[in-house]
Amino acid sequence: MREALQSTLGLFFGLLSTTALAWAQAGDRSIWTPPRDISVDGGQLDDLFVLTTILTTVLFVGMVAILLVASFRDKATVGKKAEYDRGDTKKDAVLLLAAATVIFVAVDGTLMVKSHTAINDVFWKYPDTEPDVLRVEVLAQQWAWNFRYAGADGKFNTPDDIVTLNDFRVPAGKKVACQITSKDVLHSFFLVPCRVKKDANPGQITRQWFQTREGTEGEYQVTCAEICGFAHYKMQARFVVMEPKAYAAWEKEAAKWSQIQYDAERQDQHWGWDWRGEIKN
Ligand SMILES: [Cu+2]
Repeated sequence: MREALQSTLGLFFGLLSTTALAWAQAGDRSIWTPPRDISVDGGQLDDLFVLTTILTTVLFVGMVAILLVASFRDKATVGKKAEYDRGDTKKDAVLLLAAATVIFVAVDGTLMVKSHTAINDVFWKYPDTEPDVLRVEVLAQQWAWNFRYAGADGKFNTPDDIVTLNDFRVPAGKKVACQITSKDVLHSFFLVPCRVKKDANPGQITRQWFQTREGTEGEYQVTCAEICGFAHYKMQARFVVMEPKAYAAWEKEAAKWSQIQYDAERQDQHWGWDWRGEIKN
């Protein structure tokens, strides 16, 4: 009894302090809802979370109700013995199987169909070779993000590339295709406000794409979602969504700076690669 009380109290205070911590860190945003989604398609993912929460809540409430009804209806009272049922008759087995099948098909089936539709119709329809797409190469390293834009010639790993460190800029409303790799260990390119995440693996090029909505200009964050060493928590880059005109101006300026920093001799500067048309992953 005492142990049960102790662990219940422990759990309660644990939950309380975690909630308080989350609240303190959340600033002016709600801790009950995910961070703002600024992408065209990210809502599909949020919808899946909401649907999962609704379906599991309905199931939870239903099961608790059945337990409560059974406990009160069949309990022992004065002059009546508690009813005890082993649940091993053929009828029980059929009922159990039927309920499990209905739940599996209705809940898991719905989620599976919905997620496959989202993946096939949107998230795996990479626009890498479409003409009006901003292409960016991403190089992850312990503990920073390098970004490379093709520059005026449209080709990567050439002297006119725009290269930035921890500064990822995109024009609002435009499709952005990223090809991603890592210099050292496994990292994961996570754009929470666009609901996309892809592993950055050394020796392999992976890809990801997203499109921000118009009017979502602002400063957000790129984070690393793969424990990658002791400064993993610090592996963040600025993710700046800009008004297209402002972006064009930045692009010009950044091109100048990249030009100044360009050094043909420095091998480590030329980490880019030819843009891949077809990647299977
Ligand atoms: Cu990392």
